[in-house]
Amino acid sequence: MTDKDKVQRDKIFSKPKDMLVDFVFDEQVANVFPDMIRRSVPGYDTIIPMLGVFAEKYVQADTSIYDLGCSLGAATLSMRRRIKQPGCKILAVDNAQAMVEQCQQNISSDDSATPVELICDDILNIKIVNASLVVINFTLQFLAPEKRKDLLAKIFAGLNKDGVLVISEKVLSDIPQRHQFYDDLHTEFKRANGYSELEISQKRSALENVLIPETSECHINRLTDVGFGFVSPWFQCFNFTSFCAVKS
Ligand code: GEK
Repeated sequence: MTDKDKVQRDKIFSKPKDMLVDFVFDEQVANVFPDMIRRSVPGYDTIIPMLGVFAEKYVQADTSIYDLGCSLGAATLSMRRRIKQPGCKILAVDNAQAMVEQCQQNISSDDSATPVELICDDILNIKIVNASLVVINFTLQFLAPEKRKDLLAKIFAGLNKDGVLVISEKVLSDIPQRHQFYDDLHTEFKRANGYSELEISQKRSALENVLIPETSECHINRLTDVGFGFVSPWFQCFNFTSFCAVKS
């Protein structure tokens, strides 16, 4: 293993910052991303391999699979390694150049058969065509809320019959006691993973205007509204939930 292959520890918010600016997915974040997301998002390490299981079960021959907000390609690679159907292609999309550059290296060093097209663009600009599986793993939450429904409607239109959408998100609860309960457990999770109080509070402030969570009810109602016949949460860990929706 070379130094470059070693996962770098996330220390981005470990020193007091004079001025806290909104969180951006730049090179500094890309360099520590695998460590950052595992130590910050409860359940991430379960969801990623399960996306491979979704792919094995639901990818149809001669179709496209989309990973929207692919970061360094963890979901793409998990799906790619389990796709057994012929004639498929994965389209992995992210609008952060630094993420896409490192994602390209990760994809190039994996020799699974299904081709991957990596696209540096806003997921709002991407055409969804002939899709059997679309994954948005912790990315919808970064879009302006008023743009989310149009994106989901576009995905619904681009999915084939029996096609599946998986969306993972940080979620809110509109019951204050439940919201506090899960939020406290999430903070404890970050402490248990070695983040200091300073890191936790500075990261929280940096994400405040950038990551805008919604309730599970909001997600389920919107997925139903755009046309999905079957909508269900399939995984939850504290205030992080993953939903699946099937086009019947
Ligand atoms: C994983 N799915 O490892 N268009 C394209 N990309 C975007 C947009 C947008 N409008 N907004 C944000 N992103 C990954 C983890 S991370 C989640 C996803 C997190 C990208 C952004 O550049 C970043 O790479 C990703 O969405 C969110 O399974 O950091 O909490």
